[in-house]
Amino acid sequence: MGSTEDLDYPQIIVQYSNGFLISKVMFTACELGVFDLLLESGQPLSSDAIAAGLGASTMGMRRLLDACVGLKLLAVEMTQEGALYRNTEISNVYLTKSSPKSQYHIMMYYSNTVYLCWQYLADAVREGRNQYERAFGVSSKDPFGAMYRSDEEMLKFMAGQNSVWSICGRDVLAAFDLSPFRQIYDLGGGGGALAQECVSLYPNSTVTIYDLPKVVQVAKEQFVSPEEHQITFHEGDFFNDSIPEAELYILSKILHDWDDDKCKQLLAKVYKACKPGGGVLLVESLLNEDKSGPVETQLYSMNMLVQTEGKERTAAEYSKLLEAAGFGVIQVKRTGKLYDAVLGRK
Ligand code: ASE
Repeated sequence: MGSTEDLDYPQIIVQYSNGFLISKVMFTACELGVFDLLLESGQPLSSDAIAAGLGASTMGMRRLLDACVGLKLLAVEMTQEGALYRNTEISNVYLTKSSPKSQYHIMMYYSNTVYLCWQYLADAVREGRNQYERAFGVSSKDPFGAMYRSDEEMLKFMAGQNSVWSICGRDVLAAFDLSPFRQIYDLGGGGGALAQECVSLYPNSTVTIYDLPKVVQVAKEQFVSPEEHQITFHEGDFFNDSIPEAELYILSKILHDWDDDKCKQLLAKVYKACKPGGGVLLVESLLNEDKSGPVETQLYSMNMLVQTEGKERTAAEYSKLLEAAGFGVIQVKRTGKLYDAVLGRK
């Protein structure tokens, strides 16, 4: 594509302008249960049948389904009885609630929480802080107090974060051979999906999920079965309470929630608790050193601005934070997916 063509018809401007329309069509089809109904039915369905099955208007549903066809999230075939819709393979795997790789919960979190914060992106950029006060009328001083402002919100966040590990968990945990580490703490481990991936990949390890008491309670009730003997829990606030001794600490999407001072404070505590020869595994989405990309990570960093006190960082920035806390021999592995791994050793 030549630059004159770009100026004659600004393809990327049109595409970017319509980006949020695309997100909302996908989120809405998920929310209404379109993909679940088509999976359950086991055969292509008419728009009227889908509308009736989901208690939606025939006119609105027809338009939603056609937009999903345009986005390749559904396929349509014309028959004598009219148009019949079915899921594409990617929708069956990622957009249905029951699939092991379902991204349904993260999409509901994006659509119903993240989306509302992004309404105030300009304010966030002007003020340099998160927008919980404007978006939800709750104090933005304690970001996790705001994010967990109700049990329902906390559950949606935990379910959403869990769904990411079904597509990226293996890669970040296999980036380094973690088999020498038997005693692992997952600090801020939430719903436990990464801990589950970890014990499945490293059957000789035990993982303790360290999180706030109310998070641990919900993780036990809703996400981690008591039959998972390799997974245990520790209730606490890792900034204010003590961190027990272990061989490896996983901090997965934790440092990106906090400014450099808070990160250094936490890492220094982790270093103190860590056994000699042990380590810390950071799981984060890494920016290029010149911050020129990847674009997903740049966008996530904007999201950290509207939702937290943190930002996405480069490998060198994480290395500096680790070194400041005392960790040495720092290794970085990019996975080529959304999340990468950085290992520091004590
Ligand atoms: C956090 C992770 C997330 C805190 C708030 C968050 C995510 C969304 N909101 O630690 C997942 C990553 N996705 C984005 C858009 O940032």
